Amino acid sequence: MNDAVLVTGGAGFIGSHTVAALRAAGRRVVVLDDFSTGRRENLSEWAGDPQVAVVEGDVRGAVEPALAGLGPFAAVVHLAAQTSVVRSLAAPIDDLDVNLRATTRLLLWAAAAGARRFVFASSAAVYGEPRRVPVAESEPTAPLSPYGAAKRAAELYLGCLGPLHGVQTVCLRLFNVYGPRQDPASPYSGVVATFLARARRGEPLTIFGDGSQTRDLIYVGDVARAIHLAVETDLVSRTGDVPGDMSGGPPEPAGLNIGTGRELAIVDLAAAAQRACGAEGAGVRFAPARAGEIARSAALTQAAAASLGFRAEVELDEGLRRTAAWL
Ligand code: UD2
Repeated sequence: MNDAVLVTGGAGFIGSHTVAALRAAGRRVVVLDDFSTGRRENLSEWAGDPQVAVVEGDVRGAVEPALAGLGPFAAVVHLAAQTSVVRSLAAPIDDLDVNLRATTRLLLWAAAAGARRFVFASSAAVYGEPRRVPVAESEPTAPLSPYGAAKRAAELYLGCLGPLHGVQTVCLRLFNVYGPRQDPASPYSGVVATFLARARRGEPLTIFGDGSQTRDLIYVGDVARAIHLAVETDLVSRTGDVPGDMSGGPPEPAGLNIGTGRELAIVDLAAAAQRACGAEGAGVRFAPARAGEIARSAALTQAAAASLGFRAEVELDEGLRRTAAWL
């Protein structure tokens, strides 16, 4: 139990909540972060904790020397990433270097370091515009961005290399994650952070398109719990198969959807965000739809429930209240 869990991107938004979930369960944690978007203050809670080590480093570089002496490692949670769909369209090679090449190299490092499990933050972006909503893991993947394509390619690389090297890989297809520590100032931030920050200032919210587009919004604390379950759960023995393949057919590397299953229209989110801030009167403005926007998104959640025992618990209004309180 004293073997460490390496969390790349551990000083970031999802990463710091993951550190909290792992520490609450008594796990020793090593954070690797380049602090490009991660913040030391996100980890201030564990400043004096001997069970948490923080290493500054880039997953694209040589991680071996940076992590020497900090093992043994039981598992790796790989969250360090280029996280923006928009940026991936403008700079696809940078996205590829981080989201595919560094992920593959880290898997090889994990195998050499003796880690038995590798949990990877994939994305709902692997589906592109889903044929059916809520979308099942068995649906075809048809990413619309280099970001989604690299996440899908990384799933496939992990699916090939994990078994070869004796590392169990778990790809979590995260839907729209929101919560405290998601930077509202970033142009790449999520809609919830943007809406709450504006509502707090009493400013009108901007809705791109007519607001009928839908998303599955999941609270970051729930995502951190799913990641912790993925670290601790022996998926092969529980399901008799690899994650995502619930058909009983031949093993196929796939991801597990991590969402709530609830499909929410952006206009309804705008109203809920304003309610959470007591800014009902501030109004909304409509702007042209974003290019490459998907119309509908929500997760079918049965696979994560069956293989991890995971269900999202935090209701939207409660999650918005907690996020607004942090801002
Ligand atoms: C999210 C993820 C992305 C990827 C993708 C998969 C974030 C920040 N991005 O992109 O990483 O996984 O899902 O499909 O979580 N909107 C407004 N007004 C605003 C801001 C946003 O109307 O001020 C709309 C936007 O047009 C979109 C929705 O809100 O319809 C969600 O936007 P987003 O940027 O939070 O996330 P998304 O789904 O584009």
